[in-house]
Amino acid sequence: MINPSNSYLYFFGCVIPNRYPGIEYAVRWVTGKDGFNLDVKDSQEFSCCPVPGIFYSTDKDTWLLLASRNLVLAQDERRQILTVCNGCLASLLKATEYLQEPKSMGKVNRVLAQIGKKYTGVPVRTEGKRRVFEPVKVRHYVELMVKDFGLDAIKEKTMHPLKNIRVAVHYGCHYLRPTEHATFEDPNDPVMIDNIVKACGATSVDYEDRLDCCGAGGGVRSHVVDLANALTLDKCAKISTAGADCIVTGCPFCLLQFDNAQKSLSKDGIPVMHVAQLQALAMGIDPISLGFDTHHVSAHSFLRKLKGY
Ligand code: 9S8
Ligand code: 9S8
Ligand code: COM
Repeated sequence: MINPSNSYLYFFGCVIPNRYPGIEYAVRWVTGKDGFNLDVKDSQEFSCCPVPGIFYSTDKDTWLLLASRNLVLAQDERRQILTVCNGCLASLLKATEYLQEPKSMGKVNRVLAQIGKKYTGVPVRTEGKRRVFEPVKVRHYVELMVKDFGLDAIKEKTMHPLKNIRVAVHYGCHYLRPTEHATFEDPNDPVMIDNIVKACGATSVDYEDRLDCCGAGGGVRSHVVDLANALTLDKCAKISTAGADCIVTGCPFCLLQFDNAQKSLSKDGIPVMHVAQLQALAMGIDPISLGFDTHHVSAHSFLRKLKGY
């Protein structure tokens, strides 16, 4: 049997495969043979997590059902889910908490039975005749990198320290507080992405209101796009004051928002990338593989500075 503690299923969500294939490439490369060599597989059956800002806020039953179906796929493979997006992390993690309630689990399983599926959690041991189950583990890429591999390992794989690069880290709300019960670092003073940035040889710059929302989450972008963009541009102005060469985040939805909102103003702006893309650069990947040409804000200024050291 595969040990559930160290094998994973990629969960890329919707934004990465559809909008930013370079992030997917970076994640596969960093976690693959040239990088950390994780025991990780794909599932062709995953659907949208579903996105918390729309589903969780409007129709909890449908939200829980769709999330549970995704969780069952990982449960049946005895694998942890490796998310690369804050929203996917929050949705799936929150669903495992709801499913701890026998009533919710029963309700979900009555519907899942129609497609031959059942959520139980992962069997971990037996007590007498009783099997003991644990919730499916849902991980965020950043948390997995820092906790399972560690900053020394990230440093060791840094072939091209990003010496002259100044990074503004954006954490994003669902990273800081994925559920009411779970956090993996201090939501008021997070450090994990900053530490990855430093392990890659770059400088993480401080800026005003760094823990604020990107502006898009919770359905704001879908409903009041002007408000979402105004919040984003306010954050970008503060980042610009700090003299950052790029914005780095662990959330493709935040990335999409920074990328789109800046484009709405002009074609210049601060380049935005996923932390896996930054790591891949430090590990020596050819930047051409990272799909920066699919980002709206050009990464040229950043790449020029990178080459210049
Ligand atoms: S899936 Fe569908 S829309 Fe999205 S990218 Fe992250 S959240 Fe989950
Ligand atoms: S999208 Fe990603 S995680 Fe969130 S809700 Fe506020 S911030 Fe941006
Ligand atoms: C943000 C997702 S990552 S949502 O808009 O809050 O659902």
